[in-house]
Amino acid sequence: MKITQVTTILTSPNQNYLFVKIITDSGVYGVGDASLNGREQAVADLIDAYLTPLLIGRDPGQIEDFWQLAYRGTYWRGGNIMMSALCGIDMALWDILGKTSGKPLYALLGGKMRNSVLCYSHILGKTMEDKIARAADYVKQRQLKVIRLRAGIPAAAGTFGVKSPQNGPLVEPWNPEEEIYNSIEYFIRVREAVGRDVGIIYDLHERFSPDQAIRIMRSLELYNPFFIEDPIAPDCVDSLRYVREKTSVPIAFGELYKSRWECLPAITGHWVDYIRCDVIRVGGITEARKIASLAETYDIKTAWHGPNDVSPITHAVNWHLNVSEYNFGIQEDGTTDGLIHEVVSGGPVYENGSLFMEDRPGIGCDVDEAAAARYPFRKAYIPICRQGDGSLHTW
Ligand code: CS2
Ligand code: MG
Repeated sequence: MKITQVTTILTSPNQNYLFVKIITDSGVYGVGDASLNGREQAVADLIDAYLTPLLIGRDPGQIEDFWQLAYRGTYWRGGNIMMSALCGIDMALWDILGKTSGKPLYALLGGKMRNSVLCYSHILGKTMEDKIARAADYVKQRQLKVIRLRAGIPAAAGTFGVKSPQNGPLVEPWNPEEEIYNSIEYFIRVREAVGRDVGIIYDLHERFSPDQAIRIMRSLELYNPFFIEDPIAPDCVDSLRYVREKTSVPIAFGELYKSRWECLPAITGHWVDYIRCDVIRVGGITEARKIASLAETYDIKTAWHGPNDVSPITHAVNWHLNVSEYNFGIQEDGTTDGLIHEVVSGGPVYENGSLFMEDRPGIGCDVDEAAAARYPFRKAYIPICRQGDGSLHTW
């Protein structure tokens, strides 16, 4: 079997996505997700101009060889654009392998270890009061076992949902020193609203310095966070160790890591309790299973990144990883009833705090190219934060 065609599909059903479709001479094709919020076009260009010529005529079954070719064959190694491109291709190749062998992806990864996947949902709302007021009802109505809060209110405005093209990022005010107390109060009030038995994840979204994050985390120790996510930015590896040593709350980290080598110090040093890479950012299934296996070796669990701005294809891949790995921890639930379901079929479904998927060969999703064309891509940016004095802060 040989690869005859590689198509990149940019589309915006209220959110920008980049899908990859790899077609073979046998008629079997595979689909993958290469979406990189805010830089989708750059990933598509890389695939079209540089990677597609390397794929045409190849055996789609040589997945590891292509991964190494794309990663090491550039000599320069990959950043976010490279790894996202590689992921779209890697997923499509695994999808082809599943379809040709008649097996779901999880069966190729070693088979099912569990039938359902514990997940957590975001508490959304415009203000802190909205979110606090909504939390208890939302938990009841969705039968949630675990919820997720995010620092910065109304954080995420402008990340999810692209309504019109942009020529630059939205600017959100953010003054971390002033937000420390609000952030602590928010968590405590939600804990009071939902009671002791609901797990609460707190995504600090790289918004605080190490010392600020430590103040928040120590103040929350008594309130039993399920984990604190991304308390600090990932750039200085040593800072994570510093934070780890000063608080006992569980830490989840990794959505900005781009490879297993970036994860390594956090894993081998036990600076994290959950590794939560984004499968797209690390170059796909091939790399994610290696990261999961490294984490297993060090008694660290997985919590793959899976917000609403990744497509059902990636949620499905997360699910296959979750059911087939020993050290599964929890999964972020990004299932939505948005327009994306007109473009992508399949993917996990939510029921009573867990995710389920039907058995289908491969990843179990398909992309409808005609539907994708109905929602043309609109260039958009991830927002940025500026502090009171005008200086930029990690969003
Ligand atoms: C977040 C994401 O879900 C999360 O944990 O960190 O919502 C992140 O902000 C977006 O994926 C960025 O595109
Ligand atoms: Mg996060």
